[in-house]
Amino acid sequence: MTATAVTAAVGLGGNVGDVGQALASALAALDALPGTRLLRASRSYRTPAWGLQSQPDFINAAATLQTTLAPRALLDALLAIERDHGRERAADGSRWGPRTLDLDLLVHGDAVIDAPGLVLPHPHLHLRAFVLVPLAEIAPDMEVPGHGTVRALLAGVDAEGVVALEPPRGASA
Ligand code: PH2
Ligand code: MG
Ligand code: MG
Repeated sequence: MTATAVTAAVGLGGNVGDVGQALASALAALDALPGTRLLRASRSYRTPAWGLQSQPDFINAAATLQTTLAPRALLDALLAIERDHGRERAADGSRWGPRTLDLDLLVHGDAVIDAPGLVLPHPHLHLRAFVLVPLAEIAPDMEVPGHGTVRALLAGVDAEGVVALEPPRGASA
């Protein structure tokens, strides 16, 4: 039996240590997952911390994958990549604090799931400029199930302070 491939979107971020290196290494690890190929990766963006604001700015990016992994299998693979990059989750379960590498499963084809630890599409995706700006760079026409296209969602958030760290691809020096 051949599993059907879907397009999935992943948000990448971090604000501790050499985040540029962690994101590059995480993209390679995503491309190396079984049944999975990296389609596109966005540039990196500097973004103001959202949620818990008294922490360093984040660097965020987004990637699209073609994968035959089911949502839970892909999520588990993302958590394993985070652990390989030194991500330690707070023992008290607190969220939104500083981290070396955070990988969030944003969209998995047309999946709509509300299970423990796995909510698809990602519940805050449509509100967060630090997710939507990088994702709109690589997949503006992607449908976020129940919410519309990435491009339309981006028009509804305040993207001020989200700054690309590299010039657009194809821009002359
Ligand atoms: N991630 C968080 C909490 N706050 N803020 C920005 N700018 N970028 C993030 O990736 C981020 C955040 C928890 O995962
Ligand atoms: Mg996150
Ligand atoms: Mg996360």
